[in-house]
Amino acid sequence: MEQSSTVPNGSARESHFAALLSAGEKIEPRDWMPVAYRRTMIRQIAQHAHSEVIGQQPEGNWITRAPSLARKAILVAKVQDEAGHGLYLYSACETLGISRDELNELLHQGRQKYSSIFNYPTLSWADVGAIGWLVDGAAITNQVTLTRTSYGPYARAMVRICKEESFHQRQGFEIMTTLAQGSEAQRAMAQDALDRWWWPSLAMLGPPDEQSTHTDQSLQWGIKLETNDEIRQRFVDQTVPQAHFLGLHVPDEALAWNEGRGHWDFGDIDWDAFWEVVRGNGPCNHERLAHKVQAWQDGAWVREAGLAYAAKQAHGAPRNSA
Ligand code: BYC
Repeated sequence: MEQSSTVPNGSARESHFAALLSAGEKIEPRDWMPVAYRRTMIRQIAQHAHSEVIGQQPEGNWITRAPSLARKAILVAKVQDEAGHGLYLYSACETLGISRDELNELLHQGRQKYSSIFNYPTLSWADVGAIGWLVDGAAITNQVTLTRTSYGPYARAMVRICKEESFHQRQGFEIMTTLAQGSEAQRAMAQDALDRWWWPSLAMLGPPDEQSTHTDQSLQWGIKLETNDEIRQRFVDQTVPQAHFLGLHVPDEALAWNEGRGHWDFGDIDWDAFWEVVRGNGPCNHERLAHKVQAWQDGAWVREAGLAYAAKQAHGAPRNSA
């Protein structure tokens, strides 16, 4: 078939894609993109969306037990925000030509991942503080760079998500501050939560650069703007002074300020433990995925009702008719 004069041929499309990237412009759903770029974007955005949705479970676990009505209301709002983040991200992912049903199916079959961090249990109220402070803190450190990622719908979703995540980080730090300034038992709870969440929070930023399979290509495509290790160092540098402000001990005997580098040196992360969790063998992997699948099955009637309502509206029923 003859090529239309307005549709560039193969190499022209590749040059156009490369030109957009080198001009710092966004790749939009209408633009041609290499198959592997599309595949990488679907993988990363889907993994991110699944993390937001599954990430509701460890904190949702504390909604009924939050220590005051105000704390309950704040936690409900936070958990609801995470569902919203999942929604923006699934929508961004759908612009790449995959449906939300397919994405859920891939997650439920274990063919797509979600973040390692949500496979740890929340044993005390202080864990809700530690998640906000450390997990949301690590997530924002990464996601602020992703507001400049090369795929337009993902970058725009990140702007709003980062604004909400910074509230989350502050609510977590406020819980930790209250506990750290409280009774001896409360300080011990805060310290115990920091002890358990510190290392998994460092690891959630991805494997070390030499073990990272996607970083080099993702940097070339402007999907990533920094490596996993660079982001991890920034997170440590931001967070250690916060722990000191709280009067808590960071559970790392190798932690030391390095005047020459202008950064905190920190100890070795147990990457074998991280890969075990990624492979599905963490403390809560089974429970988290089983709960997600159950919620999807239980919600089938809501999706069916939504579709039936939409079909009825499409056939001209008045908006307020049930
Ligand atoms: N967990 O080549 P690499 C939140 C996998 S939710 C599991 O470095 P990449 C929140 C990786 O997928 C925040 N797997 O990968 C929600 C790859 O395996 P595959 C979640 C991991 O993509 C509720 C392999 O390891 N944030 O904030 O270049 C409540 C090699 O890795 C993990 C995002 O998802 C992990 N932690 O870089 C509270 C941010 N790390 O796929 C809070 C978006 C790596 O080849 N994602 N793997 O089988 C990213 O920025 C990047 O995907 C990563 C990894 C930096 C995470």
